[in-house]
Amino acid sequence: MNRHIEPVESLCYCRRMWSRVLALLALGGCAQIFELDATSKIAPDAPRVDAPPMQDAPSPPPCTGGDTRSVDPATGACYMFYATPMPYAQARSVCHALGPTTFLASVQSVSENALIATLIGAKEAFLGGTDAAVEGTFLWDNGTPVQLSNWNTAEPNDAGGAEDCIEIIGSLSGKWNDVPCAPTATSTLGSFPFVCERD
Ligand code: MFU
Ligand code: CA
Repeated sequence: MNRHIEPVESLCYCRRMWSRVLALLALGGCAQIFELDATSKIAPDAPRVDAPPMQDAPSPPPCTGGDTRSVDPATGACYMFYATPMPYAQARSVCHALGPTTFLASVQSVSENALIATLIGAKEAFLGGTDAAVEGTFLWDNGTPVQLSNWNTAEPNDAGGAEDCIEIIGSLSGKWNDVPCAPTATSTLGSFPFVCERD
């Protein structure tokens, strides 16, 4: 026995059902959108920072100090000559007191050596080299090894077994000699003018 359904009635029923389904779907979609919105972790725009204005390269501090001084155009290093003689340890302290990049002078090139020789005139002066830690192994005051060799003839001779510091001799075009680092009871040698270098 077939149940009889009125065609008009069944059509209306179907429409009502569909509109409900669509409404529910729409609601579900909206809910999802709101949920997404509420939990989204998109960071707010970072505050804009203006580009810094164009500037010239910072100029190095002026080369002052010592009795005479000179800047190496090749490296920008500042050399300061102190004419008052003193023992190596004291000279070193004077240089270090000038700042964290200032040491007794180290010499890496022939041109640097020539510049220092000119700076000191006909005097003799301590450079920063010493082999006090290991006899025969000279280190610069800034911790680097002495690589350039500009020793005078027959030097270094560690005369009397008591010469652990390096002097540069202006009257010999900047040749080097090892000398005592401080005067002793038996020798007045060991106090010299000196050269500080700021890099
Ligand atoms: C040389 C040098 C010494 C010292 C002496 C007077 O030794 O090596 O460092 O200057 O002359 C003979
Ligand atoms: Ca010597």
